[in-house]
Amino acid sequence: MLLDSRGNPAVEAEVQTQKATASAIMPEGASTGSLEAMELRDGGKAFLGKGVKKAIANVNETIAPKLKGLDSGNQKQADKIMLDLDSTSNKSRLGANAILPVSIALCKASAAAQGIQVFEYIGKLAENKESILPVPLMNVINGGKHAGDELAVQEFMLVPLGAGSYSEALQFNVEIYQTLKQIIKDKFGKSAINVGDEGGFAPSISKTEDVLKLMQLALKETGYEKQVRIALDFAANSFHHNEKYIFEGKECNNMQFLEIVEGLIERFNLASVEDPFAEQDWQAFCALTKSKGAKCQIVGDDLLVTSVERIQRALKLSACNSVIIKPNQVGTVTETLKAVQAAKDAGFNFIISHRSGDSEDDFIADLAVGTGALQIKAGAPARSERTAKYNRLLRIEEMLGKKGEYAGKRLLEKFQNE
Ligand code: 2PG
Ligand code: MG
Repeated sequence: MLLDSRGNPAVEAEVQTQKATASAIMPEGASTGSLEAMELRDGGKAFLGKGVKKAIANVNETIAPKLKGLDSGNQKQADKIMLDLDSTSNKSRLGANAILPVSIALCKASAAAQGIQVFEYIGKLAENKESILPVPLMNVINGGKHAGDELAVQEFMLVPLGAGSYSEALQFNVEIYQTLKQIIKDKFGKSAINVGDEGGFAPSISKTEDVLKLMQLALKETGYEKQVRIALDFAANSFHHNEKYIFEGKECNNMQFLEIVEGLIERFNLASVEDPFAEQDWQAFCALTKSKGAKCQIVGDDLLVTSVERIQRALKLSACNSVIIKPNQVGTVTETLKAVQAAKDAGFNFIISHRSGDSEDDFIADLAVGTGALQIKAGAPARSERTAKYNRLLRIEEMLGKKGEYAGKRLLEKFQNE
């Protein structure tokens, strides 16, 4: 057991092969979709019920004996064995927090045993021959369930489409983040620069528009207005109750809330809106994709929960055009790669994502490059569990050298073609 970035227990699994050993740490969300794979928590008094002794026992007593002696290079077979052992539709028997860390540790150990990088190994599994460095969607203001402020919208992100390289994109974002910090401090005092779960500031502002204006100011001051756009993750499940959206003191139905979202996309030229509606509100998702899908990413996170079936349903209904990929929503590397393939088949943009409760584990950086993702979401450029992913990408960029292509241009082209 280890601790995650919110001070909760997290399972770390270690896999040993003849040639290599590797480990992986399970992340945990706060704004979770109801259809995500289940994690097992002990309940009771210890850690206020959040202990992971049961999940760890499942790794050691149920999973390990069955994987012992297996060919480490066979990710699919190992994941299948764990799925069969669990035999539930949502991994509630063994727990996704028992299965996923083993699956990821195996993936890392197999790469090491072959003497290659994890992203190269994933590239083989995903049959991806390209070397693309993703656009870092950095979350610079935290609201919703991730912060103690009044903001309904959970994440306010920077999208550095116009940077020339990944490292330049990172630099743009960092400069904007630090400039925004100063702007917020000057306007609201130093308590306003406290940060939320993902390292973004959590000022006591209640209106989405006011934050977006501050971000625009920071873009202007840094001179990156043309190169960097803004994205939001509404995580709308958290303010949707009894068929109503409760947003900034007003109660509205889904079509009224649709107008608010459309207005924000227009006024702030948003590049991407994630979960603008609750996970069951397919109607509103479809309406927004129809009205704004050509100029803005409409992203399903809680809506799609990294599920092949739901991605295919979204395609059929034209309910969105992009999807968040989170390994722990589904529970194994193999299923994660299947969801990526489903997204590619659907022509959806896919964004590899961390969780709000995360750790020093940097696997998602390799997952992004390995799968050829054009975007990654890993929080602010602050707090080590966030920078671990961004720093790993810097190292990968250095390793790839000239071969590595920054995804900004491709993503920009996609926007123009839609
Ligand atoms: C999200 C995530 C990650 P959480 O909603 O996209 O930013 O948050 O891990 O709390 O679900
Ligand atoms: Mg989300």
